[in-house]
Amino acid sequence: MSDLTLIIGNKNYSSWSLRPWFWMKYHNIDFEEKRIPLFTETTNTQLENYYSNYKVPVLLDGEFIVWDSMAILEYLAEKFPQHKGWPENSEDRAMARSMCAEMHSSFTAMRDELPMNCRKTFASIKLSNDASKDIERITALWRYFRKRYVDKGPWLFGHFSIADAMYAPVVLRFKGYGIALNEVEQKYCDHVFSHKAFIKWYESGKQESEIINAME
Ligand SMILES: N[C@@H](CCC(=O)N[C@@H](CS)C(=O)NCC(=O)O)C(=O)O
Repeated sequence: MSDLTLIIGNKNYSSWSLRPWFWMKYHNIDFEEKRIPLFTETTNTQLENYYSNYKVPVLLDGEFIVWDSMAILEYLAEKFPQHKGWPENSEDRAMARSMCAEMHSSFTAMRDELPMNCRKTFASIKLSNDASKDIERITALWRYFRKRYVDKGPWLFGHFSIADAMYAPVVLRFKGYGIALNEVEQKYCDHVFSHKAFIKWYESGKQESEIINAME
């Protein structure tokens, strides 16, 4: 039995939970999954002991607690160096970290206006200028890195890295909200969507029945 437990929120809605989950599943890391539906009467009580300010994801390694998606991914990359969480070359690694930090700290308009929701597809959505700019920035990043590393493999930096895990929920959002993409970004999204672990999360999310009105 593994010492690792990943505490996640609803698969339908919890984009931050998807990130470390996808990375762990991609690498076939053995872990227990504990799902705590968000914004219910018991959510905070269930999250009380994890020191995460009542947020998910949280990783437990035995008694040890790590919270916040980026910190969890960094911890996992150190614990499983064979999986190469970051690119090997220091400049590539710096760029991968830059784009992950940007995902973690930015794109608020896109996140607010396009909340992740596996169950729904939206026919047309009117975006604010800020959300459109966020989407342009994300697609520009993807295009840049895909073109740069096209010969190394199908992921952002060629091989699967933390950057792909960090941007995975954006792929789901772009599909659900029917965001028009150019060929390079569309190919990248299709590749993410073809991975069995990603599909598994998406299908499980669709099966969930809890409704969080603010995210509908
Ligand atoms: N920066 C944090 C964000 C965590 C976060 O906001 N998680 C959401 C779910 S996706 C949550 O727990 N929301 C519940 C709340 O805010 O009470 C991370 O990267 O893990």
